Order: sequence, then structure tokens, then C-alpha cells
Amino acid sequence: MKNSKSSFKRLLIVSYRLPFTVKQTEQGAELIQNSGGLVSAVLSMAERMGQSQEGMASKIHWLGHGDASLQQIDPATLENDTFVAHPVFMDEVVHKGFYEGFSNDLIWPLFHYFPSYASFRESDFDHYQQANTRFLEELTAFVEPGDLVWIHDFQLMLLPDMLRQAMPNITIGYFFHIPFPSYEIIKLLPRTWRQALVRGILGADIVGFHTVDYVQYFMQSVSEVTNLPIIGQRIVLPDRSVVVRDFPISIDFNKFNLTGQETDVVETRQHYQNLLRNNKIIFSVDRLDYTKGITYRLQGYERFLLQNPDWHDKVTFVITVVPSRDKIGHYQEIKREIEETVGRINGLFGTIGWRPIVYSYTSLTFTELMALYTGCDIALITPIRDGMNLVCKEFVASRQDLHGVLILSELAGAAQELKEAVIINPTDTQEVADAIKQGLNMSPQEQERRLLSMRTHLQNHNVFRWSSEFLTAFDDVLSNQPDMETDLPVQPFIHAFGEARQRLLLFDFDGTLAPIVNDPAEARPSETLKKALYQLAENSDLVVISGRNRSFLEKIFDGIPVYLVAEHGAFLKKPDQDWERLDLSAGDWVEPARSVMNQYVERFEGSFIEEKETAIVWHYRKVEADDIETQAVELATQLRGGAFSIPLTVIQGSKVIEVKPAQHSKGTVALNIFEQTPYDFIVSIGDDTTDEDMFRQLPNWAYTVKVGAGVSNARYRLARQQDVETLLQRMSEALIEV
Ligand code: GDG
Repeated sequence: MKNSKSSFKRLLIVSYRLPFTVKQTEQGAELIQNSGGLVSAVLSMAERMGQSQEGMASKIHWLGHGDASLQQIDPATLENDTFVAHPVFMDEVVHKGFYEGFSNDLIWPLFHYFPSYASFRESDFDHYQQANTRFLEELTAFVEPGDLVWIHDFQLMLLPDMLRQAMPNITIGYFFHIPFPSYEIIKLLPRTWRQALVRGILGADIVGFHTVDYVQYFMQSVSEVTNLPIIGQRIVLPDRSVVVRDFPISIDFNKFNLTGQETDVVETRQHYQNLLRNNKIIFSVDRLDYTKGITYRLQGYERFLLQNPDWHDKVTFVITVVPSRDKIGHYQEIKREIEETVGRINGLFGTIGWRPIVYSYTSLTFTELMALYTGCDIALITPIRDGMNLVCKEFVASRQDLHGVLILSELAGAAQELKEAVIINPTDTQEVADAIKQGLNMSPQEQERRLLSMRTHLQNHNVFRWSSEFLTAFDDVLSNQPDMETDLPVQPFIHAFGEARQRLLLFDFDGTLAPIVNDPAEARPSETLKKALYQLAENSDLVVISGRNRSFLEKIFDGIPVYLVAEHGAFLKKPDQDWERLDLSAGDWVEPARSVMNQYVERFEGSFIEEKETAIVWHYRKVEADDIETQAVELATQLRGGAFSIPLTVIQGSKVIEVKPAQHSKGTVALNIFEQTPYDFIVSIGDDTTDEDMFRQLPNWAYTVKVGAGVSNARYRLARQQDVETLLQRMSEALIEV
């Protein structure tokens, strides 16, 4: 992990909820920040950015929805030494459609795999757009270049792109706190909505999810919805890329580790244990929600009691349900279901002296919560779906005594980290019953072993590491930026071009004259660019030098008097002449290379071989295997190490592995052309590794220009493919002026 301070000016957080309460004092309103995990994470992040907490030169700004009570308060008082709160007010009808409608009645159930609970209402989507726009208006009022804007969660999926459109150079992070589901679920959304949501998120520079599964599902949606190329963790847009990674959120380990020893917690714990006559305690706490699996959990406990009468009277299940949205139909239903199930189980097994379940529908104070975390014997955390679930992590961190058992649903994000928990499927009530029995009978040594391992993990992966890793990912984006900046001296360049008598222009095709697209057959230069190319070709030797085959290039540049070089220098076509074959190497390498590739075609459905005239290519863009990139590297290694009749070059491109004879390259052909004429102006522009051969072969006075990021032999750089278009346009205008 890097320790360097990040160079952002200010930190701006945007989330649906503001993590503050406003206390009215005689002096006026006082802003009090709550002590949640996100606030601690943000504070530590600000510290790393060089913003000290006390007397900060620049405070942390936090935007969130402001309810009516905040409207009465003087905005100037909505700040303390550390934070400035920016309430976002909106029309009540818009808020209802945005929050209760689109966010909670559609995205929440859908993304937690409860599609039958989801309501698809057009008006809700309109309100969602309007609400995101309200956030944008508030944000753009004070965002400045150099700020880092970190947007949170599913209520604000459109905001990253809205902000990107409004302020293209701002640095934006986005973190998704709930599961991102498989494309089968996303597909249920109307086409325009899913398009807007995925595109919306892609406005960020870094997108974070809790687990690698959610990352993969998101990538799957991106590729289905947008056709954008994906290379490893990056989604490549025309002018920038988006890094998508897992950043599992965590907790303030020390806080939970230490609070268990505080007097009020110790006293409350003892009080509870006495009340429950020192029975074994099973504990759970969740917000009222259908995703939490509360009824199944109760049924699992019922089954345990049924099958283990010897445990009657010796165990109590303390189940706390925190009130939430109980005015809404589905929530009222599950509340009724939970309460009926509790009543039934207590009626069935309870005695005058023993209540098997102590149920409360309330929220606990932090002391009560800590007393139960540290006083229970089993924490029974069984959501049917949960983005991460912090309760289980808090329980583990609070058990300094190394006593207690965590039973955890495999469908919580946390299960991917807390492998020493007793992992269950929450709908399998027999498995839950067995796990309870296993937990109650678990030896102290075994409890200790499991807790130690999980605690070590959480100690190392706490919430500060989470925010720090997120910030470090931005550092990487930033530190790549100098690499990305255009440094071609445009004025002198245009001047030299205009003055020259014999001009040679060598342009790569994909990523240079045409943007990179998912379906290679669809790559095209724009009409404006074609006009400019025509103008340039009339007045210079213009060579399009590409890895593409002959017929493709001929079709695209039909009617423009350009030189075409196909298949990385194997063929050359001068204007109005036939193709010449520059590469004369024997073809007996093809069959053995094809048979190596064929093994991969057979193994990976969706992959195929393209046969060019002087090269063969394995395409694997449509392959879904998780480890496909590793497999591709293996194929490339195998081909490089193979014994073929002539030396071969193996090129690893975007979702392709290409093999061709080593004798020809873009470099050899560039050299060949420029040696035939006494040019006094040469420019060569390209974006990928094969263009490096060309940059190397040209004389050092030539303008060699790399497009995009990455190490290069070129003298200059253009940041984006569109910059090529602008440059060529200016060159063609210069010709007219001359
Ligand atoms: C989203 C995702 C993801 C709960 N009851 C009481 C109480 N709590 C505190 C816990 C814990 C937090 O609330 C609940 O944790 P979650 O993980 O469920 O967080 P949410 O913000 O609700 O949910 C979730 C999370 O975001 C973080 O990314 O893990 O999957 O749905 O901190 O301690 N605190 C007190 N009394 C209670 O009764 N004092």
C-alpha cells in the first residue's frame, strides 16, 4: 500500500443520506456527525489527503438529501470544524418517486434478487432522473478542479455521468454498497433505463464494489449494454478509461475490539445474562427487510428446538428487528409474519420460566448492541442477500475474549472474507438447525481458532484500509495522467507541415483513425475525418498502416488516394495500383500454429480463429470463463515457445492473440517507404504496441506520436483518439490556407 499523500485539493462526498444531526443550542444550530463506519473512513481518508482533522484548511463537504426540518436552518450553521453539510432539497413528489419508488421499490428488490417485489413505474424513473439532477445542480455550485468527488450507492447511479458531462476533468469515484446482480436481472429493466444506469456509473474514474462477483456482474452488464471494450479491470471509453475493482468495506476494528471492556457495556451485558438466567444466547439484529431472511432464521431455530429437546430451557434467541419502512405493504407483511412465527414458537416450546425467543422491534443503543455482541454465544446472521453485512464483522471484532460462534449466510458479501464462520444457506432450515447445534457444542479451542483467524483478517482489513485503498486507486489514476497529457507542439507542427515539400504521413487505423469498438467490423473513421484524409492524401504520401486485412482497408478507404499497408506490413497497395505482397515467408508455420490454437477453440466456447493471409488470430471476446485472460497468456507463451519453421511474432491485443512471421512489421514497411523518397516532413501516429516498431525505425527528426497512455518510443503524445481527428483536421485546413 502506498503511503504518499494524495494530491487532491478537497474531498466531496455525496450520498443519499447526510450522516449528521443538527442540535439546536442557545447559540444556534450545531452540526453533529454520527459515528458510522463511512464517516470514520472518510475522516481517515481526508487525513491521508493532507487535510488534518482539526482546523482543516479545507473541510470535507458532504452532500445528501435534506428533509424539511433542515430547510428551517440557516445554511451557514451547517458546518463544524471538519465538515460542511450541503442538504439537497427537492420537491416532495420528486423525492417520493426517486427514493421510495425507484430506489426502494425497484432497485433494492431487484438487485437483491427479489424481482417479484419490484415495481416498474415510468414516473419513478423520471423522478429518479430529476433527483439525480438536483444533486448535480447542488454539486456543480461548488465543485472545483482538483477536487475528489466520491459518490455513494444505488440512489445516485446517474450522477457520475451527469457530473462528467458537466465537468469533464473532475476526478470521480463511485462506490456501490448493495449487490450488483447478474445480467439476467439487469435485463428485466427497460432497455433505456439499464442503458442510463450503466452509462451513469461509467462517468466515474473508479467504480468500487464489495466483491469480485459484483465486479464481474457489472462488467457483464457493461459489455451487454454498451459494447465498450473491457481490458482486465478497465473499461475503455473513447477518451478515458474506468477502473472497476472490488473494495470490500469493513469496520473500525479497534472501536469494536475495545468498547466491549467499557463499564457500561460490561454492566449491561451482565444484566442481560442475569435476566436470561445464564442461558446460552443466540443473537441477531437486522433492519426490518425481506432480504434479511428473518422468518427462515426463526424456522431454523424452531427446527433446532424440535430436534434437540435437551437444549430446551438452556438457550435463548435474542432477536432484534430495527424498525424500517413499516408503513409499506411488503414490510408490514414480513413484520406480521415474523411476529406470528415468534408467537408460535414461543407458544409451542415456552414454559412459565423460559421464553425461547426474546423478540423486540426496536433500535438498540450502541451500548446495548455491544453488550449483546460480547455477551452472546452465537451470532446468527442469515440474510438471503446482503451486499456485505457489517454486523457479522462487528461481532467478530468485539470478541476480544475469543469466545463465540459466527453462523453466516453464504449469500452475504462478508462470507467471501470470513471463511472461518459456520457458513450456511439461509433458506435451508435444516442446515441452520444443524449449525446452531454445532455452534452450541463447539469446543472453546475451536471457537478460539476460528475467531483468531477472522479477527486477524479484520484487523488487517479495517475500514481505514478500505478508504485508503480506494484513495490509492485514485493516486494511480492521477499518476498516470502526466503520461496521458497531449504534449505535441501543435503550432510548430502545423507550421512545419504546411511549409514542407515532400510529406509522408503514416497512420495506424484502430484506435488512431477510428475509435476502438467492441465489434471490430464496426470500426469506422468519422465522415469529417474522411474528408480531412482526402485533402491530406491529395497533398502528401498518406499511408494507412494497419493489422487489418486487405479487403477491409480497401472498403473503408475506397475513393481516398491513400497507400494501404495490410496485416502489419505484409501487403502494400499504392494509390490506383494493385496489392503487392511484401512478405514472402513460407506458409508452413500456419498448420502447426493453428493446431495449437485449435485446442483453445475447443476448450473455450465462443472463441474462434480468424485466418488472415499472413497471420492467424484467436478471438476470445465472447468467452465467459473467469480465467480467460490467464488462459490467453498461456496460449501466447505456448506459441512463443513453439518450434516453427520460421521465427514468429505473437501479439497479445485486446481479446485477441495474433501470430505472424517475424520478418515483416509496421517498422520494416515504414522504413521501406521513407527510404524511397527524400521526405522533409514525416509524421507517424499510432496507439498500440505494433506501432512502436514504426516509431523506432523512423529518423529522429520525424514526428512520432503515441495516442493514449502507456510507455512509448514516440517523441510526442496525443491523449485521445479524438485528438487525432482534431489534429488531422487542422493539418488539412493548413493546406487550404497555404
Ligand atoms: C448497506 C448494505 C453493506 C444495526 N442495528 C442497530 C445498529 N446497527 C448498525 C450495525 C451496522 C449497521 O447498522 C448495519 O450494517 P449493514 O452492513 O447492514 O449496513 P447498511 O448501511 O444498512 O447497508 C450492506 C453496507 O451498506 C455497507 O456497505 O454492508 O450490505 O445493504 O453498523 O452496527 N446500530 C445500533 N443499534 C441498532 O439497533 N446502534
